[in-house]
Amino acid sequence: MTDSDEILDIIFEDVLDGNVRQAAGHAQAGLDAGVSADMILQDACIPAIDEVGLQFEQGEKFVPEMLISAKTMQSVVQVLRPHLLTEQSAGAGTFVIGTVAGDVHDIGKNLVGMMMEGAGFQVIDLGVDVDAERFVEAVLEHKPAILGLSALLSTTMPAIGTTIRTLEQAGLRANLKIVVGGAPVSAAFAEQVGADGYAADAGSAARVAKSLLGIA
Ligand code: B1M
Repeated sequence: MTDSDEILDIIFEDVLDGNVRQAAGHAQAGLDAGVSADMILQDACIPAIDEVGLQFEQGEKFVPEMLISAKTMQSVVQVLRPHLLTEQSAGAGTFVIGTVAGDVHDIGKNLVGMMMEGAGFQVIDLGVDVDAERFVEAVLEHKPAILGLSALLSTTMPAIGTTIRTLEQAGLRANLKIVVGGAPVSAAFAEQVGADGYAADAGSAARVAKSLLGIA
């Protein structure tokens, strides 16, 4: 086993066990040892939080443990953040993002925001549990080129459709591209609710957004 495998294993266990005090230090040690931020995210954090979800589904973990694992992953992402923001092109326009009404999951949304920032967008993050009216207010206020809607629960996916319809009714749809995503969301669902684009992960969200604006 190489040093990088070892550090990735340690960070995987940190997120799985909710070792919030030490995870950020281990992530920094990994970066210092030459492990890339992308590897720490893709090969340690994401498989670990997926495992947390699996154990939750199987009744082996409960909500408080899921929450502490999420906090641990967020502490690692903060350390990785400057390293993930490598592209740093400028002037792509404004991107407003939020997790839809009834849904408090934000790790994926935050990663999407981070990648969009790296791709040159000015990111306005409305947070979680954002209702349709709040999205309307934000579009009126910030006049974004792109709006991102994230949903992690099958029960909150319909709020994506409600938000899009509310924006249409407010007459704000014509000059606005909408990208949607989140674990239960699919390209077919995106089309069904009238979104302009769907992205399966944070990296492709930035690519989809740019291509929708013709700045790919
Ligand atoms: Co929740 N939860 N959770 N949870 N949680 C899931 C989503 C679940 C799949 C777990 C499971 O059962 N296996 C399940 C949903 C089942 C379903 O609906 N199909 C679930 C449940 C049931 C619940 C509660 C109902 C539990 C309860 O109370 N009984 C409850 C609901 C609360 C609410 O929102 N109202 C709940 C609560 C929580 C916590 C608060 C404890 C915590 C969230 C903390 C936080 O986010 N700050 C939590 C967590 C951590 C999870 C899991 C374990 C991890 C989610 C995560 O952050 N993944 C999750 C299981 C899982 O996903 N495997 C689970 C990592 C993240 C990087 O991935 O968010 O998918 P993800 O984002 C990806 C892509 O989806 C995409 O890019 C990201 C990066 O590549 N993406 C986009 C996301 N948004 C995008 C937007 C885009 C484009 C791409 O364009 C705009």
